[in-house]
Amino acid sequence: MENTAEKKNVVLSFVQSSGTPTIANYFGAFKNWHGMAVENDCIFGVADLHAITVRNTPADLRRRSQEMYAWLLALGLEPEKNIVFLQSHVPEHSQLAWILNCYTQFGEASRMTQFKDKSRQHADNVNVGLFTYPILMAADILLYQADQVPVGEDQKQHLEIARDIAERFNGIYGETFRVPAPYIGKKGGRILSLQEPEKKMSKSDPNVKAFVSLTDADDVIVKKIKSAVTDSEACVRYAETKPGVNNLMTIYSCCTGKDFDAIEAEFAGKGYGDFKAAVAEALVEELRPVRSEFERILKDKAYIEQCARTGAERAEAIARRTVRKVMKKVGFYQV
Ligand code: AQP
Repeated sequence: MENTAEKKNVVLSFVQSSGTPTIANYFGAFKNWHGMAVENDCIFGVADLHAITVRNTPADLRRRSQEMYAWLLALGLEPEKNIVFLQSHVPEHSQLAWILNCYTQFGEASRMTQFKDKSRQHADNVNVGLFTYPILMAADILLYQADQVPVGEDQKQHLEIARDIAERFNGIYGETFRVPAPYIGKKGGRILSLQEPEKKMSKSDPNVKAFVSLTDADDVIVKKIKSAVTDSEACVRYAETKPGVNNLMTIYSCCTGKDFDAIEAEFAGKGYGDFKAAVAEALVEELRPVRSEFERILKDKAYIEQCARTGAERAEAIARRTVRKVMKKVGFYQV
């Protein structure tokens, strides 16, 4: 992080290496991270430890984690200025998570709605890691004494539990952790599934037509947008009853900067065919430069490794201080 006289807020953002990032990750998070890094000291991480709550092929996990890290570099997150690293490279995440487990009540962890949802989705593998996921996330945040964490709707409950754990620990042992607040950044929009627009777009959706991944070729993007579920009204307008059209309008707005009124005016009297063609074209134009930067960086394995190593060293220097402080407060015999 930049060493300036003026103290900036520490803002922490993670992305799971649970698949190839989608346009939902891009518009909901990535696209805003660049601007966020101008005003704050930012720590960006690939949450590969979180990715193993579901079963992975080892080679796939390795490739996805490396690629997700390359995406962060491709976004222009400046690894010399910000800390950009992989979670599993800093063992303190697991170490602090264990300690925080012992300061989290079973009842409060049981109330997490994501656990309930994911247990239903992965009924054949309801592992304890899925249950303690929010405690690892609390460790991710508290290790770096983050002031703020950007969170979408679905992660609000996890930030609250991280705050509760921090306050509880501070209450017992005195000021140890900074209590993080949500970061309210530029609105990125909640992007929904192209096939079931009542649920969010997810990179791990088994239906590949439900999302546009950042590596999709131009013709694939066009096909996926053209087959997006809409409705039978054939009128481009934003309405609660039209989640599919709203979603495409959001995507178009994210690409062009146009608001919904302007989009409705632009497509007045036109059908969904014209509208979808325009959305697809705007999306193709938006993604092309970032995809080509990603492809360029991915070829340079030495650069990726060097950035990942430096990022981990810088992250660990902060994380180690926090863990030592915590262990001392708890009463571990340190030599
Ligand atoms: N649908 C979405 N709309 C807007 N933003 C989204 N994000 C994820 N989905 C949407 C934002 O992307 C960032 C990284 O997310 P993540 O990978 O850490 O976790 P996630 O929310 O679980 O993302 P996915 O794509 O749904 O992953 P899987 O399928 O593995 O569960 C976060 O800032 C998130 O808000």
